[in-house]
Amino acid sequence: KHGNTDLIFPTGIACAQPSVSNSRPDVSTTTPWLAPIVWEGTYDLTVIDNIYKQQNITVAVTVFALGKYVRFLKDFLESAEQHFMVGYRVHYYLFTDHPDKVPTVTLGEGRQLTVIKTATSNRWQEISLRRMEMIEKLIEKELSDKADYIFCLDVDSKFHAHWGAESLGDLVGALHAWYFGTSREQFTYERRPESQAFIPLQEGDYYYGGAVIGGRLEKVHKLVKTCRMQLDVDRANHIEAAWQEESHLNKYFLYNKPSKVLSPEYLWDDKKGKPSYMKAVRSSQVFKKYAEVRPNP
Ligand code: UD2
Repeated sequence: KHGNTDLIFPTGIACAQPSVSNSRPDVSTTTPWLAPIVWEGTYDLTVIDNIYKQQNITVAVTVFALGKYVRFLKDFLESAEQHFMVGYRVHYYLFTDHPDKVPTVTLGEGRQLTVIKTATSNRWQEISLRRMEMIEKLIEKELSDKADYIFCLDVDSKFHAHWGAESLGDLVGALHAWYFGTSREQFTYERRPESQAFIPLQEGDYYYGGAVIGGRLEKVHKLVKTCRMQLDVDRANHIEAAWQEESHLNKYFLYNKPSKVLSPEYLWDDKKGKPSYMKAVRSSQVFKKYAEVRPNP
C-alpha cells in the first residue's frame, strides 16, 4: 500500500482564497528548512480533506499499555474515536501485557484494533526503550501492505479536539510543550558524548516530544530502526540516555529533519495552562503520579 501521494484536488470545490499575509503572526509557522509548523489557523481543513480523502489512505497507530498503563486505554481510545483522523481508515495496534484488561470501545466505521501480547517488564525505562524495536518489527512484518501512514503515540494522553489529515507528512515530529520557546542549551538533550544520542550544546533546533512520531511507513521505519540500533550500542556500552528513546529521537530529528512539525497543540500539558498562542488543545498528557503507575518508579 503505497498510494499516490500527489496533492490532487477535485474540480468544482469552493474554498476560501488563501491570504497573502501570515495568519499567525504570533508564532513561527515554518522551520528554517521550510517545513510547516502546524498551528490552528494555518490550514484550511476543506482543502486538506479534499486532497487526502481521495488518496484512500490507512493510518496505523501504535500504542503501548504495559503494566498499570492499561488504565489509560479507555480514555485514549474513546477520545481518539471522537477526534483522531475521523473519517479516515485507522488501525490501532495495541501492545500490552494484559490483553484481558483491554476495555471494549466501540470503534467507528473503517476503524479497527489489533491487540499484540507483549512481555511484561519491571523497569519503566525498559518499556519505553523497547518501543522502537517493536514498532520496527511491526512495520516489517505486518504493515507494509496494510497502511500508508503511521503514528506512534503515548497512551497516557487524551484527545480534546480535532487531529486530522493536516498532521500527515513524510516524517512528522511534535514540539514538546515544556520546551517550546526555551533556548536550546536548556533542552534536555543527551549531553554525554559517550551516548549515541549526544547533541552538543551549540546544536539543536527544537525539543521534540517522544510521545508523537509520525509519517509514511518507510520513513518511520528508517527512524525507528536507526534509533533501535543506537539504543543497542548504548546498551552495550552501559549508558542510558537522559530521556531514553526521546533523546535518540531528538538526535534523529536534528540530522534527519522532519518534513512537518506539529505545534504543541498536538502534545500539550494542561499544567502549563493555556497561553494565548494555544488556540486549540488537540491532545494533552494525562496527569499521572509516576509512583502510582510505574512498575519501579
Ligand atoms: C516522556 C515522553 C515519552 C517517552 C518518555 C521517555 C512525552 C509527552 N513523553 O514521558 O514519550 O519518550 O519520556 O522516558 O513526550 N509505558 C507503559 N507502561 C509503563 C511505562 C510506560 O505502557 O509502565 C508506555 C506508555 O505507552 C507510555 C509510554 O510508555 O505512554 C511513555 O512512558 P511515560 O509516560 O512514563 O513517559 P513520560 O511521561 O515520562
